[in-house]
Amino acid sequence: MCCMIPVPFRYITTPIYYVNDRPHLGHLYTSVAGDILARFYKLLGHRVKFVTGTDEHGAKVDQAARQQGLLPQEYVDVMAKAFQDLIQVAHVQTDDFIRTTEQRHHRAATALWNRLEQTGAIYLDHYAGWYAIRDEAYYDESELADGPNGKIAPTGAPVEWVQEPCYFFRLSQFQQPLLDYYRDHPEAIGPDSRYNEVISFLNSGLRDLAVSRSKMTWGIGIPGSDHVMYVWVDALTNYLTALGYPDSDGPEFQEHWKESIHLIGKDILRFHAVYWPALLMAAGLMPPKRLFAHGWWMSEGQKMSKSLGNVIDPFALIDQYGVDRVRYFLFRHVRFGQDGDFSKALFQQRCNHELADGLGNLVHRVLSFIQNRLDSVMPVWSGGAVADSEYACLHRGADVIREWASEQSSGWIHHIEEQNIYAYLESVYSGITKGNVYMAELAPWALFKLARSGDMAAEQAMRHGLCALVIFLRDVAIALWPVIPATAQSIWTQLGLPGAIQDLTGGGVESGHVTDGGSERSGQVSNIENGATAKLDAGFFSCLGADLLIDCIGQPTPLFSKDV
Ligand code: ME8
Repeated sequence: MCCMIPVPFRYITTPIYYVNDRPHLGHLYTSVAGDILARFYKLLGHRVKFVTGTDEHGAKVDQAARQQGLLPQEYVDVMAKAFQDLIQVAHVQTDDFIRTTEQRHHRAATALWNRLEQTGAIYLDHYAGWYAIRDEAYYDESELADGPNGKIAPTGAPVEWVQEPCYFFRLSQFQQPLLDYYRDHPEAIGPDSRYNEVISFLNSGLRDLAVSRSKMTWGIGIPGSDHVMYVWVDALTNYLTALGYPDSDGPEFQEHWKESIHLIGKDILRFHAVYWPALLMAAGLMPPKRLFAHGWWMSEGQKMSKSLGNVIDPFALIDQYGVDRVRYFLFRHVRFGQDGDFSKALFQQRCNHELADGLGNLVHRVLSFIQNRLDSVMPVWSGGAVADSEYACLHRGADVIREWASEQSSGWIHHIEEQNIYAYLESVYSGITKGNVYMAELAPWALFKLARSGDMAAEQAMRHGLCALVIFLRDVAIALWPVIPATAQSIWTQLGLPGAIQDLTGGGVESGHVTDGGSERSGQVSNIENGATAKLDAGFFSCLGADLLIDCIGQPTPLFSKDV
């Protein structure tokens, strides 16, 4: 029976990245995080919109263009391409890529501005104070320290004195509304430490925010003036642009926006947790549902910086080690939300241990045994019910392995709902360890010899055990797909399963059964109408691919070599 639960919508975003330089490891990190969440929800059949893009206006980009002797537009066209290339090579599947120089974005940002003016949230005045181009941020005198060449912001960025006519946004009026909002929605900011940081910032009081630059031209022009929009107001609006703002009456906009999650680095928390919801409230829109600020990657114990020459180039890393090692390490090594240190030694150690020895070995041992000893034929047992035998323990082990994924699935959803990719991977990896332990206990090579000398119980135990392992590997492939999609697909193909795991997204599978040694398990695999909960309650992971019967396994191929 299928119950009609509406399909959940999901709107996942990353920051849009400045194009003043080439992308680095940090940009890759947030984009892959978004991709993992998006792929997971797509597997559940949710209507996902996952968006990333580039932040192309502002003084910082303008300066970078001039340094190259290019017009800003020429420069950003070249640089945006590098960010688009990175998501390609990193297997990040986005549903949209926003560039702030696009016409649709101009339209959205202008519409938001007009709305803010109409509601009286913006007024013209004069700004005199400090500005850091590197951060594209205004600073109070009290926040500055003395640097070697003058005053510096808390981020270490040099600041310059700016004095110009300027539009202001009445941010000060939003202190209490924001405190009230966050009191009622403690889930709106994660992890908890970031929530606390925002509350204490709000408690310290808010001043009105300068939201235009009159001495700059590289930006979105403000209607009826010669100012351009402050680049952060321009950039934050991208989250609305991607949903078609100002056409925000339709269900597409409303449903996605209600389920919005912004993934960001902790460096830009204030812009997203204070300025952005205040701007939205002033425009009569809901704040985003959730903001998750992850930690900061260092390189070999040091801050990544051009001058130290230790900036990690994601293209080179992927080129050298392969995309899945990189994707895996970034989310397995560090709890998402905490800071991390990228060390090549630790990278190699973890990938060799967990991907080559753990996962790769298990897949290879199971499949090459079936290829060599069973002529690649799926090991089913057609001799009737499982007998009570000296192998009862192996049969019980087979049940555990076969059911592993459906046992874990509600925990996995919970982890992903909390953006706890680390716990998700930890659970999947502990399953792989269990699979390896079970393969060693099963020792099919010994059972095979006994079977050849006529021991039917041994043959039954071997076939049941291997069959459970094949089903287990299928579910491991599905569970790993959001994180290491190419490897997951390779396992899928080696198992002899048709098509692509990708085809399972969007709720395409109607219903299924798996023939498993004579006992047939029916899976209520719901279509998109039924939503994730129904699917998962029915044991989603173990029956998602269940109508895809394996007759013969494919060609076993080693997944990861250790000589990286
Ligand atoms: O701030 N570790 O763009 P940006 C982890 N355009 N993540 C890192 C990182 C590191 N070392 N370095 C960068 C901007 N990131 C604005 C955003 S959004 C409306 C406008 C990631 O190019 C992380 O997600 O400086 C961080 O928040 C983002 O890149 C900053 O990118």
